[in-house]
Amino acid sequence: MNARIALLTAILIICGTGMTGGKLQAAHEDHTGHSHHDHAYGPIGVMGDHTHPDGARMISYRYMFMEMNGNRDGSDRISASEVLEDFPVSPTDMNMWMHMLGGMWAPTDEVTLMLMLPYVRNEMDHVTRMGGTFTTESEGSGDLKAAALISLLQWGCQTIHINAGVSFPTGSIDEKDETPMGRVRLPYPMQIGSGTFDLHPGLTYLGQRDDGSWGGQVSGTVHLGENDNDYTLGDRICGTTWTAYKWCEWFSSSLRVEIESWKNISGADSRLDPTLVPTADPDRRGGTQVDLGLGSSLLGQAGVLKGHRLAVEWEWPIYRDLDGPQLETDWVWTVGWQKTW
Ligand SMILES: [Cu+2]
Repeated sequence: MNARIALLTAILIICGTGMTGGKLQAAHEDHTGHSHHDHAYGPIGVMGDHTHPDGARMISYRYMFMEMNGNRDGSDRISASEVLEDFPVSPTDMNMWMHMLGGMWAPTDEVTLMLMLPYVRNEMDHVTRMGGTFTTESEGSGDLKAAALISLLQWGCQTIHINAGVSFPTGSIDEKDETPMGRVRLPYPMQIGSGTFDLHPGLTYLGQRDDGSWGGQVSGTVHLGENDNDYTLGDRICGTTWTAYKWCEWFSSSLRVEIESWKNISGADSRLDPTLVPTADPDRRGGTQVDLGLGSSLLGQAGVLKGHRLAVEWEWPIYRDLDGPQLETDWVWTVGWQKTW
């Protein structure tokens, strides 16, 4: 709890500094700087990567597909039959589909406001010690997230902004489905929301040249308090850096590295039996992962295409260390459309 208060205080101090820095910067800015800055978008898998100039609006839609196939314990793969030595049920694979609707609006040059609503569908396959198989599903809208992106510094074609986000527990944590044990509460990774108010602090750096851009972002997720089912998801920290090359005005490619680490769940949902299946064990949820991301982006230049961006990114892990047995992520696809006006 002390660490959370310290983090919160740090965010408030940095935000305060950001407001002041932003005002100083606005005094020096001319309007030709805007369009330049506006094109420095990061890969589509990065959230809150860019800000907008005064009065600009953006609507975005992202579609994400994640595939998790097979289990891992530590950095080693383990088979379902090995998992079944310790548990009567083992997950074998999971797919997650996410639609994410987003809106951005900049009331001033220094502050861009952002709203995001995900809609999630999960599907998980299992095998039992008796040799049976079954699939569970959950679906629904997730946690609504609001953020303020606050310009901190700008020098030349480089910028730094603060990401100050908060999410609301609008997603369900009471998902149930049919299993061989009847209709039961689904384990933690099949729930849609966190059930808690969460902070999403971050810091983003962007640079741009005529032939490309580069950037980095450090971000976190801090879950506040305990949800109605008596648990708190593990906090996350994520660092990512990327570079993008512009082949021409309308087409660019990006390369990205991301390192992410997340903790185990604290507390426990008493309706889940942690001895039945590893996904129901709050102490088998943490992990660290390093991903590579390859992306490309089409940016409309004129006529009806002006202001439209269509981008895709494929991420796959090069390192995974999971507090398992836990299903491992094999790859994530993100396709996104953005329209600015
Ligand atoms: Cu935007």
